[in-house]
Order: sequence, then structure tokens, then C-alpha cells
Amino acid sequence: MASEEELIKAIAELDEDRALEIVQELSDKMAALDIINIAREGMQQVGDRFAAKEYFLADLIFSAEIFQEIMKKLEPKLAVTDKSQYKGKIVIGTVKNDIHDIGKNIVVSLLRAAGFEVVDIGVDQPVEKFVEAVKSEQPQVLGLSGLLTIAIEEMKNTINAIETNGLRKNLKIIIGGGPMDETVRDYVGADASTQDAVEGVNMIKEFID
Ligand code: B12
Repeated sequence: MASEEELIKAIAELDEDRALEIVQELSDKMAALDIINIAREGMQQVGDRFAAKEYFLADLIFSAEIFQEIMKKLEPKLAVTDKSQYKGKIVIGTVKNDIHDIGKNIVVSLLRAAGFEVVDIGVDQPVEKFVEAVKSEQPQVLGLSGLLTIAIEEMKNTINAIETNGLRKNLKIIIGGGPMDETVRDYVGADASTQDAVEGVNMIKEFID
């Protein structure tokens, strides 16, 4: 039986066939969410190797493909609740100049599985698109995703625009992604921050309940 370490290693070494084989094996004995978290560790290692100039952009792109294939296998296993009565509405997107969306897509899947209506406006979205979406969709929560350090300034701009358009009153804002901690939350003026999808979904549940 394959181990968690083997999955991390297969992803870190960009061995797609082995990674998918291990995911298949692990999914018989482990919850989909736990496997996603293990796979994330593998992606972290890919990122570290890229930062160390051991991997190139093509390797990052390939790692994203591997993760997406893993998600295809695991998504059907995420619990799905009855969607006839939505519990609340969330608008989510990745801010301008940032095209990372794997983490955001996991958050979207988890929120939908938990019975929330999610309007996903996609990646690289300028401030105006977030303002438009909040105006037209009137969500209870806005989620901003970003993995690049430069996303922080865009998040601040986005939240400022939401405020100057008078849209903040009944809206909670959560930011998520690798660089998003409490210091960044304070700086950009969000209500919550997280580097973990499950924690994020729990925070959103608390906002809406
Ligand atoms: C895959 C990847 C890519 C793929 C992305 C494909 C895609 N469709 O997303 C591609 C190849 C496109 C890419 C491009 C680049 N990348 Co890149 N990438 C990564 C990598 C290896 C993995 C990211 C990932 O998907 N992780 C797995 C997911 C599941 O985890 P996650 O994203 O953290 O998401 C979780 C949480 O953060 C949270 N979450 C995320 N969003 C939200 C939102 C809300 C509302 C909530 C509640 C929660 C939440 O939930 C998720 C699940 O738990 C990271 C390494 C790393 N350490 O993150 C680098 C990394 C993010 N990339 C980096 C860089 C530098 C780049 C490029 C600039 C490279 C280049 N020279 O062109 C470009 C930038 C492109 C752009 N304009 O955005 C750097 C960022 C450095 C920085 N601090 O700014 C990193 C950290 C790598 C490194 N160590 O150098 N990248």
C-alpha cells in the first residue's frame, strides 16, 4: 500500500502516473480532503524547487496539470449536500495579475459541496469586476484569492473600491492564498485570512450563520 510520503515525492518529482496511482490507492482508505492536503505538500515542494532554480516554468505548469488530474479523481468524493436551499452566496475570484486558481477552485468545490451558492468570477480580475459582481450578485461574503506577493496590493485596492462604492456594509471579506496571513489581513482591511481551504470554509460558515 502506497504511503503519504510517496504521494508527496511523486508530485515533487512530477511523476504523474505514479501520483495518480497512489491517489487511487489512498482514496480507498482516506478522506478526499486529507489526500488534497498531502498533494498540496507535494506542490509546495515543486514551488521550492522552482524558487531554487532547479525547476523551470514548464515544470510549474506540469505540476498544475498533475494537481488538476488529482482533483478530477477526488472531486466526486467531496460530500455533496442538497442544493435546493442554498445557505448563502459567495462571490470569489483571483485578483488582478495573478492567474493561480487551483486553490481557489478547491475552495469553490468545498463551498458548493457544503450547500453555498458560489459565483466564481475567475482569475486575473481587475478591481472593477469585483465591484460589479458584488453589486449585481449581492453576496454575504466576498473571497479574494492570490498566491503572488503582488496580489496583496491588488487585494487592498479591491477592498478600498468595494468600500468607496458603499458595498461593504453587509459584506464580509475573506482573503486566501500562500502569502495571506493576519498581518496582510490587517493591511488590506479584510475580515479574515487563511492559507487553508477547510479553515476558510469554516470561517465563511461562521460569517453566514
Ligand atoms: C502551480 C503553480 C503555478 C501554476 C498555476 C496554475 C494554476 N492554474 O493555478 C503556473 C505555472 C501558471 C504558475 C505561474 C507563476 N508562478 Co506559480 N506556483 C505554483 C505552485 C507550484 C503551486 C500553487 C498551488 O496550486 N498549490 C496547491 C493549492 C491547493 O494550494 P494553494 O494555492 O495554497 O491554495 C490553498 C490555500 O491557499 C487556500 N486558498 C487559496 N485561495 C483562496 C481563496 C479563499 C477565499 C480562501 C478562503 C482560501 C484560499 O485554499 C487552498 C486549498 O487549501 C506555487 C508554489 C507554492 N508554494 O504555492 C508557485 C508560486 C505561487 N508561483 C510563483 C511564481 C513566482 C510564479 C510566476 C511569477 C512564475 C514566472 N516566472 O512566470 C508565474 C505567475 C503567473 C501569474 N501572473 O499569476 C511563486 C510566488 C512567489 C511570490 N511570493 O510572489 C510560488 C510561491 C513558487 C515559488 N516558491 O517561487 N504557478
